Amino acid sequence: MSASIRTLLLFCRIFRTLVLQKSLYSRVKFSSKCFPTSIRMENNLNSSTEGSKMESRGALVVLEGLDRSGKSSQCSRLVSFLEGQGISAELWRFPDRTTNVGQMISAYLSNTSQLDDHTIHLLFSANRWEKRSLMETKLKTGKTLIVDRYSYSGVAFSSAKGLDIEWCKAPEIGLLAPDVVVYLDISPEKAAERGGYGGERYEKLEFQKKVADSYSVLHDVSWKVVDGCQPMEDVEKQLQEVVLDCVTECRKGKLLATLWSK
Ligand code: NYM
Ligand code: MG
Repeated sequence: MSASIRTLLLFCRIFRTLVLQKSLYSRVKFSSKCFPTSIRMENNLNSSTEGSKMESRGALVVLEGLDRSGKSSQCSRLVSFLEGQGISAELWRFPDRTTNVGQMISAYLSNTSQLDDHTIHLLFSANRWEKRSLMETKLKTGKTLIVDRYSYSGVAFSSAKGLDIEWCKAPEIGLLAPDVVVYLDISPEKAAERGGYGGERYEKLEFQKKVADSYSVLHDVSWKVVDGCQPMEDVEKQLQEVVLDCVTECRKGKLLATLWSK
C-alpha cells in the first residue's frame, strides 16, 4: 500500500472517530471547563467484570512540558534506571518521526512544508493512533512505556495557536490513557535560556508562553508536577519515585483506561 493511501486511510479513521464523537456529544454533557474529567469517556479495556482476575501489566508513563524542559534526557535516564531495577521498559516519543505520517510532521516542524493548523493537528493525532495497538500489546505483555510527549502536547500546542480546545481533544478520545502524567515545570524564559532552541517551528519564546498557558488549562490534579529547574539528579530521583509507585500499581492489575478521562 502506498504511503499516501495509508495516510488517507488514517484520516478516514480519525474523521470516523470525530463523527462518532459528535453523536456522543449529544448524549455526554460537556462542562465549559477544560479538565479531562469534563468528558466522561472512561472505558476499561480489561473489560473486567466484578470478580474477574486482575491482569498484571506494564505502566504507561507520559512526560510533558515545554520545549527544552528536559523531558528527553529524563526519559532516557528513567528507562536505564528501570532496566537496572529489572523492570522491562521502553522509551517512546511522539511525534514518532519514523512513520510516513511522522515524516510529514517532521517536514512541517522543520518548515519544509506548510500545512493548515487543523490538518497538522490531525496528523499528530494520527501518529498516535497508528501506534495505539502496539502500545496496548506491549503494556499487556508487561512492558512499561516511558513516553516523551503524548496527547497533552497535541492539545497544548494546537490550542496555543487558537484552535478550540474541545475540538483539539476530540481525535484523542479512545487513545490509551496514561497511568501517570509527569509535567516538567519550567518557565518559558528559563527554557529559552537553556542552550537555545533548535530552530524548529514552535521554538519561540512568545509561542512557548502560550503553550505554558494551554498546559495550565489542561492540567488536572492527577498530574505530578516536578520542578524542572532543580539539578538534573534531583529531578531524576523524584521521577523514579513517581514511576516506581505507578509500575507497582500496574503490576497489581490496575485497569487500562482510555482518554479522555482522569
Ligand atoms: N508537538 C508534539 C505538537 O505540536 N503536537 C503533538 O501532538 C506533539 C506530540 O512538536 N515543539 C510539538 C511539540 C514540539 C514538537 O516535539 C516536536 P519534540 O519533542 O521536540 O520532538
Ligand atoms: Mg523540541
